[in-house]
Amino acid sequence: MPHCADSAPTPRIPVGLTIGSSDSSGGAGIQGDIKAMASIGCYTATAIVGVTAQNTCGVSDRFTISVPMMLAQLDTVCADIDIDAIKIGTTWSADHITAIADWLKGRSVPVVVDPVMVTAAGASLGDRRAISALRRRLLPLATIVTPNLEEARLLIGSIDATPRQAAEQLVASGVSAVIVTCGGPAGGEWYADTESSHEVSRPGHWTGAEHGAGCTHSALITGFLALGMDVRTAAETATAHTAAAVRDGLRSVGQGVHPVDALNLASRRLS
Ligand code: PXL
Repeated sequence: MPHCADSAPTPRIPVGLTIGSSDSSGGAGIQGDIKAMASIGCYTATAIVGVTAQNTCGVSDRFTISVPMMLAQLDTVCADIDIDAIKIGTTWSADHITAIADWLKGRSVPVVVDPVMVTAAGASLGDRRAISALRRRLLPLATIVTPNLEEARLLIGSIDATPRQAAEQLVASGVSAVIVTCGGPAGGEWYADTESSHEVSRPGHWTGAEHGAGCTHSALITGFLALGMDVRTAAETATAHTAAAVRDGLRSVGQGVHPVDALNLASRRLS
C-alpha cells in the first residue's frame, strides 16, 4: 500500500533519470550524478549499467549488468515515476547502447548523452563497437551531447580538432546540440547547436579535485532541463556550477584525483 501522509500536498519535484555506472569512490558516475542533480533541487532515479571498483587513483575492476536487468530497472522506474529528463553516461557495450536507444523510442523527454570513453582517472571505458553504436543510435536521439575534447575527437575521428571544430562537426553530422568540455585552468568549453557556436567561458581552476567533473556537468545539464530550462542556458549554467564544484573540490578525500564537491559539503558541516 502506498504511504499517504496526512499533510498538505508538496510541490512537484522534477525528476532526472540517470543511466550509467557506479563509481565506488563516490565522485563520478551514478553517485556523482545523484549529488549534482540534488544540488539544484532535482530528484534522481537510476538505472545501473555497470559497477566499477574504483578509487581516486584509478579503476581496478568492473562488472557489467545484463541488458535484461538494465531494461527491468528502466521499465520498473518508469512504470511508477514520471521522468522529466534523462542522462546517459557510461554504457559499456554496443548491446546496452542499442537496447537503450530502442527503449528511448517514443519517449519525449530531453536526453543528455555523456559519451564517457576516457575518465579523469585515465581509465578507458567502452570499445570500438560501443563507440560506433553510440554514434549511430544514441547521438541522433540526444537533446545535447557532452563529450570532453578527447571524446569529441574520437567521435568525429580527428585527433587534432580544436573544441570549436569538434563541436561544429558534431552538429554538422546531425547532433542537435553539443558542449565540448576542456577542463583545466585555461579557456572554457565550446557550445554549438544549429543556431550558434560560441565559447562558454568559466573561471579556470586546476585544483587536483576534478574527479567527477564531467559527470557533474552533464548531470547538472540534465537537472536544469528537468527544471524546464532551455538547452543553451542549461549548458551555460551547468558550466558555471561545475567550475564552482571543482574550485571547492574535496582535497581531503583520497590520494589521487580528488572528487569535485557539487553539494558544497564544507558549508553543511554541523560543527
Ligand atoms: O567521469 C566519467 C565516469 C563515468 N562513469 C563512471 C566513472 C567515471 C569516471 O571516473 O567512474 C562509472
